[in-house]
Amino acid sequence: MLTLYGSARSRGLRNLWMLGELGIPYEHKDYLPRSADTKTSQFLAMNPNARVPVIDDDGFVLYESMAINIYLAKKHGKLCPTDLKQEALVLQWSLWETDRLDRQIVNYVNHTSVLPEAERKADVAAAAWAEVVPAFDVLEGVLGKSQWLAGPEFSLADLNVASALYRALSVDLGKWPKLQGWLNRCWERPAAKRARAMRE
Ligand SMILES: N[C@@H](CCC(=O)N[C@@H](CS)C(=O)NCC(=O)O)C(=O)O
Repeated sequence: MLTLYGSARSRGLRNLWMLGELGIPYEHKDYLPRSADTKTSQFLAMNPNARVPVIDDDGFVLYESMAINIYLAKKHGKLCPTDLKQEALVLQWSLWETDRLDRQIVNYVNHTSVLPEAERKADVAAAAWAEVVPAFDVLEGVLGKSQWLAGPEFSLADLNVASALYRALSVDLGKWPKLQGWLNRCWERPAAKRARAMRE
């Protein structure tokens, strides 16, 4: 049996979406980031970083949300193209997102709307936005030429980037219409809606 440790209110959201796409049975341990659950010796033995998400797939333990989705896609033969070059594009986009947007979009939205006003820092929001804008420009350019990020259909590249852009759903994307359309197409998928409902 597969167990996912990690709340929908964490990067576990992208794994919950993936598991919904796969439609496989799993146990969900709804551990919140920084909670006592992530500090136990049992949890630290799985992830010494004390972070979620983590999976335990019949004794195979894996952390890093993007790696988890790639593992699940390959294991179950879904959303991960078998064509070498398209598969490489899935990796490219997953790693690109982690580098260019993962923290930046969260920092921007947290420090403009999510945190209580007294805790928001304008300089953190501005620094984050300065990185988000060129990354959104990159996506806008690519999505102007193709409906999906890696190949002719929705793939793990789209899932990994769109799920990480959950916070962008509340951002005015008027300047990036192709990105907006693609983000909506991705989040309209039933598995995405179900994962989102677990969080909101
Ligand atoms: N790169 C890791 C990041 C994991 C991560 O930072 N998780 C956050 C929740 S989204 C966490 O557990 N934070 C705990 C902390 O900051 O101490 C991944 O994608 O899985």
